[in-house]
Amino acid sequence: MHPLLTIAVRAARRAGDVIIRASNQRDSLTIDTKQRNDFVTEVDRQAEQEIIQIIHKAYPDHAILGEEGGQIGDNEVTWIVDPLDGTTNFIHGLPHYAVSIGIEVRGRLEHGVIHDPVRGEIYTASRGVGAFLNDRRIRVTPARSLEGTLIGTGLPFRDFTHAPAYYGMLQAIASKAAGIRRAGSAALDLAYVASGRLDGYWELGLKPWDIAAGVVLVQEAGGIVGNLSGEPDGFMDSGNLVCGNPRLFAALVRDIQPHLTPSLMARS
Ligand code: 2AM
Ligand code: CA
Repeated sequence: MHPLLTIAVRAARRAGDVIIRASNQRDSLTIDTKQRNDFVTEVDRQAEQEIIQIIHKAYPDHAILGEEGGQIGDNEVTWIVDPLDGTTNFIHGLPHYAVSIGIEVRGRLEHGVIHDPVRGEIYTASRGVGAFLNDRRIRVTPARSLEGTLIGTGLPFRDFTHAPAYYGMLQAIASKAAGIRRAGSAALDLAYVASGRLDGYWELGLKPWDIAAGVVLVQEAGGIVGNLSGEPDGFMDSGNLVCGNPRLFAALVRDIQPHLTPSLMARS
């Protein structure tokens, strides 16, 4: 395993321990609201602190972009950290959340770890090496069209500007797929596409820490990640992302495109 990935796994496990311990004492949680429907707990902050400590012990100079702490430092290596993806689920005692750590080297995403501490699952990927779930190789599904597929997504919850466009996409895709799942953790949605539990996934308005690790996982599992117009870039800035195996990716984009508004196209 690449040395950077080894540290990322260690950090993700440690954060997972913090989260599981706290999940047994949810009644005493302090919950703050960052924006409407966007919550943070002391667990998010503690887990992020654990991760930062482990990274900086091994690599004192590396930069970190954390959901809770923002950007720390400036370096050709940036660790992109979501200490708890799925905080809304966590707060409700719904056991579906994860730790996500992506590593960008000279502007390119190179490594990713997603850790589901409830199921004891660790997803890892390094560019050119492949994607793994608990050390077993994973791959995207071979679905050739939307028929019979299970597709992950996220409904708008904070910013409803693009909600009408989004619901147009949802209607088009839901009318063809076998099922749609909105599970509440973008990181796990991406890990599930990489491991074949979902055939594809799309969502609007994501943040870099939601997707950095998952992008490497899906790509290394043989999938394509792109923006709403089907281009292979732009999604880290816009937060609007589509993924699946190459054929399914194209099928999703075909059903998404008719619903793109000029402002979504400008920031696709
Ligand atoms: P978070 O828990 O790290 O904030 C995509 O749906 C992403 O949006 C999730 O991975 C989740 O990441 C974030 N999110 C924040 N608030 C949410 C909410 N109320 N419902 C669903 N997702 C939410
Ligand atoms: Ca989070």
